[in-house]
Amino acid sequence: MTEAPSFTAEYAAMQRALALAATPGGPLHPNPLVGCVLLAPDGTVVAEGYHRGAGTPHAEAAALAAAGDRARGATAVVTLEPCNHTGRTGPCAQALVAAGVRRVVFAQTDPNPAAAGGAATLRAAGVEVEGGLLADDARALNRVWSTAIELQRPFVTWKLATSLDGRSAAADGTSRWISSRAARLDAHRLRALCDVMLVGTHTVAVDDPELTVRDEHDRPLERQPLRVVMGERDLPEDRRVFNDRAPSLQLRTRDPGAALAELWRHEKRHVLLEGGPTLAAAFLGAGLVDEIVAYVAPVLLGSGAGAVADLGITTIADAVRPEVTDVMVLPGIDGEEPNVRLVMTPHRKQD
Ligand code: AOF
Ligand code: ZN
Repeated sequence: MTEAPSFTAEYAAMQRALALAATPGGPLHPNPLVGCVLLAPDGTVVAEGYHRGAGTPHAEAAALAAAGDRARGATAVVTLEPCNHTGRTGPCAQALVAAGVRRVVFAQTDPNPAAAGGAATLRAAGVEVEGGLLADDARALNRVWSTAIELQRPFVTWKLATSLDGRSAAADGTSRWISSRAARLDAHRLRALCDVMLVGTHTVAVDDPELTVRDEHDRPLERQPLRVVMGERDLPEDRRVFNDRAPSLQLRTRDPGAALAELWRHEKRHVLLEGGPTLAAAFLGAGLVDEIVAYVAPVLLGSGAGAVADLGITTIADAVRPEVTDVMVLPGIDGEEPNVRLVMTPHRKQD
């Protein structure tokens, strides 16, 4: 009798575990997306599970609960190294041992120092462990979470919407609507993926944005990111960002590193930097932007504020040249002109 499933069965199970992990349809901040499949020695599926959000069972625990006694002698195929800690739940490594699982195949090594070490715990208990199967796919699934955990600060996406000449507002300060409706809808999709929307006090004082995530009918979604205003000056309480449609807070600092450290303490993993130009320059200058999403509209203004304030660049050789990872044309809705969306990583190119 074979004791472990074939490589083909484990590979297919990992693909299934990745699909299960993605079931929630979006990130589960502050937790990662994780899936687990339990296989019998002959390669048939015994049970499956996936994580549904902070405080709910981890993927392994969900699969073990579904398997009951049938977990004995099984192989657990899981997208993330089983955790070794007692956080809100867990620890999964011990739960797998207690259930009699004899082999564990995982994809991504857990980058979370608080939870890592599951593989060693399992091996010490006599469980066969293999890591790295489809690890790149697993990491890609939790790209933002993984980067944030590794950096021990939230991942920062800077979103900007500009005219053809790189301006975010006209000379009198008006900015509605430079981007097309299609671009604004796409930006709301982006907002829904993050767990913080960050703006400066100046933006709140002048533009008074509400900063909620809304659907195509302009209705607020159920899950709203935290709205954060950063800066030292006092703001009137009647600003829309402080209304009761979503949580909000003011961070009384101008230092991007200090703001991110505070948001990290609040377990925030993904910050969407929404403006304005001074805040964008401060984050770029501090090297604290991980991704740029730019919406460019075929609109000419000729004057008005640019998307980013002075970066101290005076000669072309010093220009910031982000690497473009994606370009998309957003066709116009109801006769509007198309807009372009660029996704970029702000590394300085050496050549
Ligand atoms: C998850 N889901 O399926 C697995 C996780 O404090 P907790 O209990 O929410 O644990 C969170 C950590 O546990 C997480 O950062 C990751 O390192 C590890 N594994 N987490 O949310 C899961 N397997
Ligand atoms: Zn766990």
